Formats: sequence, structure tokens, C-alpha cells
Amino acid sequence: MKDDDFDERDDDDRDDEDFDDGHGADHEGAGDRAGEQHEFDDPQFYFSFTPKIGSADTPGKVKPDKKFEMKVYGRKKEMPDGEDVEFWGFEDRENRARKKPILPSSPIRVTEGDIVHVTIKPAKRQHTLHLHGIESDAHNDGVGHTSFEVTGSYTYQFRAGAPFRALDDPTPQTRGAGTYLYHCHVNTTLHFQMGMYGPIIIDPTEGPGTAWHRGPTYDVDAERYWAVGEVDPTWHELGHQAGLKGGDAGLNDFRPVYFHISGEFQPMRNGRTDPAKVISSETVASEGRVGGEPILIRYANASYTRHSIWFEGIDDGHLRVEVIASDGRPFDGLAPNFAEPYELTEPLEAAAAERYDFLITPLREGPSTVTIRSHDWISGEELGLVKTTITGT
Ligand SMILES: [Cu+2]
Repeated sequence: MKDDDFDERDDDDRDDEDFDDGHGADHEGAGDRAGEQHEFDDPQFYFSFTPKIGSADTPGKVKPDKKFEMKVYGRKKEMPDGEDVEFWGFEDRENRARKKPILPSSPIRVTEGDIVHVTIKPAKRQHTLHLHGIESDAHNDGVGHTSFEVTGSYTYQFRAGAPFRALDDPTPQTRGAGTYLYHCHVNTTLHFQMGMYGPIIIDPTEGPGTAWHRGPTYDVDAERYWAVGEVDPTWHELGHQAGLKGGDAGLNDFRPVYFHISGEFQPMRNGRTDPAKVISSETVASEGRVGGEPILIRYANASYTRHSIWFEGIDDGHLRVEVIASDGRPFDGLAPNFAEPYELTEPLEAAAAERYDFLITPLREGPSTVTIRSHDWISGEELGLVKTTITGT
């Protein structure tokens, strides 16, 4: 069987179950925790107010500098306790993603001023690709409620970091380089949790190694994108449209079991995250030379919880950590936020979808631990944690 066929069928089977039987598939997972939840079998409720377009034309389409072709896939991944959980995501076929990514989806990395085309080729059901934080026009930002949902394919077009400049204006825009997070905006709460999100990185015209135009420099080999999130396996048994038909699918009840940084899961012990273990994968852990260029960590809260992030190397003089940007906007003292970079002296708190860029200078040789704790956003209760390391060499 072809790999592709498997992926498509996995997603679509679930969709069909959901569509045909509002009291069945949606509830297999959620039933035990919520006696009062029930889903109405009324597809009109959903279909009546969300505009959909098959394969729409892109208005004012021009030749792109960078192209991405995102195919929707679904597949299972084994969790730290041996359970299989299904994920959905976007895989960039244009740039030959080396393997199908799970948490996060394929990256979109471009240079300030680039005309960018991102084409999605969805499965049978609707998805969009919302360019969160990118100032595209409404037609191209992938919010279905204000534009449309894609049932065929669509090419999103935007100019990276320079949305309002004329195409023939060669002046580099100096305010748009940074760290972003795209995601599907159809049944967003669920589709995001299923894994339909990924990095957008806009480099300045200097290229990777400089945070923004004339901004601080960093060691490209030490740069990491940390999409930090949680997985509630019950949600992963829901259907494509769960909760959109006027009923209650339990999407206000998030009880995460697994915790990860960019798809590398924290080891577990006795059914809970094991605080004695650290994620050592080289796609997450980073190292930098004492006296060399600093490390850049692009952190994104890819979850529904409040995170607190702490670098233990600050306490014992191993690391100096500066917060230099948030949400794709540099802390360079200029408009619109007038924020200055600052040295981290206490845990940084981050809400859902917030991004922070950490510029880290190793001061001494040796590893130090980074701990990101996940807290219930109402009660503050600690739900779990992830740990990794930053090492000075
Ligand atoms: Cu989606």
C-alpha cells in the first residue's frame, strides 16, 4: 500500500464516522469524562455559516520567491507509555520534507521581502493555513470565518515582513523578521491539538545568523525552534468537525497526558512526566562555545496552557539569557512596542501561541537544564513539564 493512501484514509475515515454518526465516533473518547456532553446530528448548523471554496484563484498572483506545498496527512505516533495516538499535520512536498513531521508540521522559512506562496492540498475535508502574526490580506490569512475554507487547493500569497510595500520597492523592511507559528483555522481548537501547526521563520536580508536587520547575531548551528505543547489523547479520537454541529464535544475539557518540545516527548514514570529525565535529542537540546556566537532559541507556546520557562544555568553562572523578541517583533527600542531586550532573572511566563526569542550566551563549560512547566490556565495547577539542556563547550 502506498504511504499516501494510508495517510489520507486514516484522516478521512474518521471524518466520515463523525459526519454520519454524531452520537458515535465523537464520543468514544470523551464519553467517560462527561456525562452531559452530547453532539447534535445536525450538519446544517456547521455548513450554514462557514463559506467554502473549492480551488479558488489567488487574487493578484505574482511569481513567488519561495514556494511551499503543504499536503495534509494523518498518522499515528507511539507515546512514551507505548500508546499510539493519531496526529494530523502539514507536510511540505515542494521542499521534500525528509520525513513526515509530527509536532510541529513542516517549517516555512523565508527572507524578509520574499513573495511567498504556500499551497495547501487538503484531504476530503476542509482545512486552512492561517499565517498567524503575518500581515497578509484577509483573503490570504487562512481564517475561514472572514474569508473561506479550502475544499480543493489554494495558494496563499504574502510578502514576508513587508506587507505594504510596492513590489518594485527594493528597500528591505526592517521590522518583520522573527518567529511565527502557522496553524489550521478550521475547528481550530481541535485541529491545532491534532498537530496542524508549524514554524514560520522570517530571516532578515542578512540571512540566518542574524535575528533581524542590523540585529544581534547568533550561531546558526545552535539555533532551535521549540514548539512546546501537550497532548490529551482523548481529543485525538474526535472527528474533523467535532463540536461544530451545535453540540458539546468536550473541547473545553483539556486534560493533557503527554508533554513535548517539538515532538520530542518527555519520558514518563508512573503515568506522569518524569522530572528526573531530560530530552536530549539534538533537534531540541543545543550547545554553544564559551566566547563564541550566542545560541538562539525560538520558543512557541503551542498549547492551551500557561508555560513557565526557566534556565537553571542562570542560577549558577553557566548561562546569560536575554529575551530579544516576542511574537515576531524585535525588542529594539523602536515602534510599535518600544521594548528593549532584557536579561532573564526569573521564569518567563508565556500564554497560548506566544513566541519568545531567547539569545543565550554560555559563560562556562558544561550542561545546564531548561525546565518548561505547563500550568492549568485557570487554577495554575502544574500539569506536567518538559526538560532539555543548553551546554557550554
Ligand atoms: Cu484543519
